[in-house]
Amino acid sequence: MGRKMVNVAVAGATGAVGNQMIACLEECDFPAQSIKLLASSRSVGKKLRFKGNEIAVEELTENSFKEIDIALFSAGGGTSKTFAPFAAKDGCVVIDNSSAWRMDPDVPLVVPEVNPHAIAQHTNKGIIANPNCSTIQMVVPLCPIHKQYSIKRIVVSTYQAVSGTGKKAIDELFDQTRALLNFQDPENNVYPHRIAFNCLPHIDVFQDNGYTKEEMKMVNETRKIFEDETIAVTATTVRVPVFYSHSESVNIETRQHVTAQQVRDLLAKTPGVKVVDDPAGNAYPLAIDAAGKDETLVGRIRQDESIDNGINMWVVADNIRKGAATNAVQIAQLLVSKYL
Ligand code: NAP
Ligand code: 12T
Repeated sequence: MGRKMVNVAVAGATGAVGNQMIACLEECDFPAQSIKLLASSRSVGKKLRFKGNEIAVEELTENSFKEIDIALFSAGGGTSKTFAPFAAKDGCVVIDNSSAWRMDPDVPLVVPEVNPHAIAQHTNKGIIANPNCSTIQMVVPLCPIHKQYSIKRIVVSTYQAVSGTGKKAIDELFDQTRALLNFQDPENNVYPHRIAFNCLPHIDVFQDNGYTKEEMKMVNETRKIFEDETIAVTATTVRVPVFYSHSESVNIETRQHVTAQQVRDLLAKTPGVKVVDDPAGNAYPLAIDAAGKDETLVGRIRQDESIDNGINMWVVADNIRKGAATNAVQIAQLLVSKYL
């Protein structure tokens, strides 16, 4: 008997995330019978490679999803809000990377290492949401700690790469850096301030409570994924002049006592995590080492000596791979093997 094969579409195929989705589908030898590449009308005529073949990009429309089994969306929240329901109506399951559907109670929000069982709820609306990049890499190492020692509170600060904003922002950091090193005036188009040689404590839009939307995604998505409304989370999200990989300083308080060594031992056997923690050898997770990989790197694991049951750690992952494309393709693999 052959493998079950499916027809796949990638909406937003020409973007930073879409490109990696195509790469991930290829690398994991995804059982794709066909692949359809969708983007805006601006990209019609462009060709992208998949498994050695050139595939022409088509315009995303209401009728793009006839005969498609799985659609991976990464074309912005507005596009997902409009087009995901058309895909679902045609019997396609959407795995959406935008923030449009994440907090909808009928839409499962899935990190395969944490709550793969939630994929079963794809039947509610035909949509599965991929969490925010910063949330994904935080819950992967915190899940086994929460299961064993019960996390009461999380305090997280992020150091986020510009690639999270998309292709325009990658170009902006490059162009501004080059301009400044050539004693020229840099141009700002993407962020409200210069990002080269700077840090911006501002990701996504400000909310009425003074937090940014990115910060509140980390609070609300973490609770939904852990299926635990009692977990307290507070976040500060910062854009830094790094191209790929988000870094996070994560502080947790647990209900049960836990030592740094117990956390190190637990994370050493956690799928999807790689412990890089040898201060004597200057080994700790680095953005440039995580880039292009699928693991979440964890290091600087140490006791928070200011409280009874606290741990500090430094968590780094490629925001476009595990933070977006890899996580979505892992969901798609489980969907095909267990649910379709
Ligand atoms: P990007 O590099 O700017 O690419 C945007 C993509 O969307 C392009 O393929 C673009 O097509 C397409 N698109 C834009 N408007 C469209 C429309 N009206 N109809 C059809 N296609 C349209 O951005 P990106 O970084 O890849 O991000 C894309 C999405 O992924 C965003 O929704 C973002 O929220 C999400 N994202 C999620 C995470 C996460 O945390 N999981 C991380 C990063 C991004 P053209 O080339 O034709 O313009
Ligand atoms: N504004 O998918 O700018 O919720 O890094 C992900 C990344 C939104 C999202 C970013 C963003 C999302 C960013």
